[in-house]
Amino acid sequence: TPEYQDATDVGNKTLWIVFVIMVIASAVFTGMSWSVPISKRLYHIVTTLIVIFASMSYFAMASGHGISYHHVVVRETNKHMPDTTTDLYRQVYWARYVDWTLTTPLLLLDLCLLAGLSGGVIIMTMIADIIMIVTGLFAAFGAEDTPQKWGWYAIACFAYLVVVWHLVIHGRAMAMGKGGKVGNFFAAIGGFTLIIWTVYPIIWGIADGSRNMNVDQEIISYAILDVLAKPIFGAWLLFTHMSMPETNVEL
Ligand code: RET
Repeated sequence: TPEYQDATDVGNKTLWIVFVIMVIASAVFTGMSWSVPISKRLYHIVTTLIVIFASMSYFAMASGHGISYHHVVVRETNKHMPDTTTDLYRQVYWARYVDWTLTTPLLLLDLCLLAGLSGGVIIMTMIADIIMIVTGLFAAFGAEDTPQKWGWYAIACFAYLVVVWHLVIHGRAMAMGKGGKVGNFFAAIGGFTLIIWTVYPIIWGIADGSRNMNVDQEIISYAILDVLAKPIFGAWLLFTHMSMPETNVEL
């Protein structure tokens, strides 16, 4: 008999709550962007788009879209009996990967602009990030009992290290060059980002990767991370930018 791993009401309610938070953030950030001249709205526009994309993806997931079942054959070896196999079907919320493909490069763009990185480094950082998400999606649908799935995961982790490398090495140096105020702010919000982002692959490994977490727990974990990484990050960036003219970019 097949076994299904689905979200319950708890997971579904969590998705709706985060949807509402993302919509409120979209409205607040839009309002903030209207309070400055259009030529000075680069951070506002990038940051507002991030929470608008997240609203769409959370709406899809909460209303039952953007979800597929990943089929895994689980083999059990028994000592005195023939091996048994179970067909396992676990929900994969692929809408997340659509969201992340669009929003994580934009989050990095915010940080790159803050640091004052050059166009080439910005492109490399954003492309490495897209490779991280796309290979993470391949890992999510990878077949169990093959090294292939964890191979994709390892490639995604390597791409993540490339992203971290650019921001920690080049980003921090460039931000410091803009003066102590910008340098310290970059170190703070970049450090916050580094910690939050690093939890994603850990949750992935425990939840999607090895199924040691049920689907509700997975939804709640990503919900907390997503609220910190998007609305909280965005509010911190936009409010600081408002009171720190040194963060302005001529673009
Ligand atoms: C995956 C799995 C494969 C290995 C790695 C991952 C990293 C994901 C990250 C996601 C960040 C998402 C954010 C969302 C905002 O709401 C794809 C989970 C390294 C870093 C910031």
